[in-house]
Amino acid sequence: MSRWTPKQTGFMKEALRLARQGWGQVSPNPMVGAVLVKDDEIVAGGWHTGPGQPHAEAAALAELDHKARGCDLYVNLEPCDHQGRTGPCTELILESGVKKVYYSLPDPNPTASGGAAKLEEAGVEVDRGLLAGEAWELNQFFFKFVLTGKPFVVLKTAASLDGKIATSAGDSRWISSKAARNFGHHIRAGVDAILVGRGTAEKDDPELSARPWGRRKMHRQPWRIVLDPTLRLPAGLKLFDRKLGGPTVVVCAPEADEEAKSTLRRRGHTVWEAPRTPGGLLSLSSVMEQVGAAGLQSVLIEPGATLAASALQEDPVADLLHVFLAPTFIGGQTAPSLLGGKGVRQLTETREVEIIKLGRMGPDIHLLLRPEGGFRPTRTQSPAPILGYGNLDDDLDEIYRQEPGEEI
Ligand code: AOF
Ligand code: ZN
Repeated sequence: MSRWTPKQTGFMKEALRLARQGWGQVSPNPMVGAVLVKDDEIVAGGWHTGPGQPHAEAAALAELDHKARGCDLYVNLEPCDHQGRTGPCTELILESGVKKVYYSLPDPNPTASGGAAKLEEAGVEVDRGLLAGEAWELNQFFFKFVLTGKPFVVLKTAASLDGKIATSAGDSRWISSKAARNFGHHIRAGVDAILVGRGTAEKDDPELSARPWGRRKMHRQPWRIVLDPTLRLPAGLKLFDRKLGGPTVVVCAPEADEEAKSTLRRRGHTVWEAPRTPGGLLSLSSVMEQVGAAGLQSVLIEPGATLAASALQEDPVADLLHVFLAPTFIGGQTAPSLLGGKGVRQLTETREVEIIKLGRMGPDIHLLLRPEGGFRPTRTQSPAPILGYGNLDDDLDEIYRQEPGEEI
């Protein structure tokens, strides 16, 4: 039995829905939404739209001219108690006369936390934990980054029902449907960086930009990261196009040619080095450390077979997977499948993958999966059980309900 009423749960759901409007715009901040409730009705709501912009609580309070005497506030993160790019929410809450604050989770950021205690000392009632599981999953990029300094890694891939990602002749455009590819752009829009391997960069020449369906304009493009151990990618590739916005990072092996590195830097790109793993591939763990050090909270890997095997088996870094399965068979012994690499020899060596969500996206099957070792909260970080909601949950349910022929 929940200690909250369905109405209260509904208020926090609305705060979470508002928070989600910040998808792709708030990094390095979390997505936060807030509603103010008077006599069991929502009287104001707001969300955080990006760094330097008002916090969700401030946005909601502003709707009432900061006069909220006797109101309850529902917010999916503990109100901050610090002067950052904006002032402390605790002060605004105290000045406005809010009676009680319901928040889902404590703020893991040590410089901003402590707001709940401050409010309580000043006589405001506080109640923590409402929809904590959902609130955790909504902001897992932020939580992982703040708690570990490493980015949250999402991997997206598409295959036929027999697990092939291309034909034996190398044709791969397109296996998944327009609906699935549109959704891919929505994922791209929400991450700080997109990473591909050298094979994909050369063969597909992707732009690596986010072009989500017309819900909102993109305020910024994710960084583009390409693994090119020996720096031999042609300079004319689309991902080197500086007009697209968002920097391009090329990751090479330590022995890569110095002249090639300087040329890239002269052209305005960033060059990182990563050691090779015993198998000869660039170390993804090292790449992720550098991604974290650059302040990027999330990375989307769009892998070919080699990179997928690396990210899921050999040098596992993935926290969450989106797999699209197109209802078709490709066949062919030599056609590449989702994972290349060496593979495991014994079934006991495989890593478990948990199915979080499963549904139809256009004509394709969509799977949201969490591989073993993927980031999850400890009990103290998130006291509520994790209910299996992804941070895209509402969008997913909405999309699963569409008819197969419908454009999304
Ligand atoms: C809140 N409400 O809506 C958000 C919070 O530099 P600032 O002022 O934007 O502060 C950023 C930090 O504030 C961020 O790291 C996180 O701890 C908290 N975010 N807090 O009370 C909000 N976005
Ligand atoms: Zn705040």
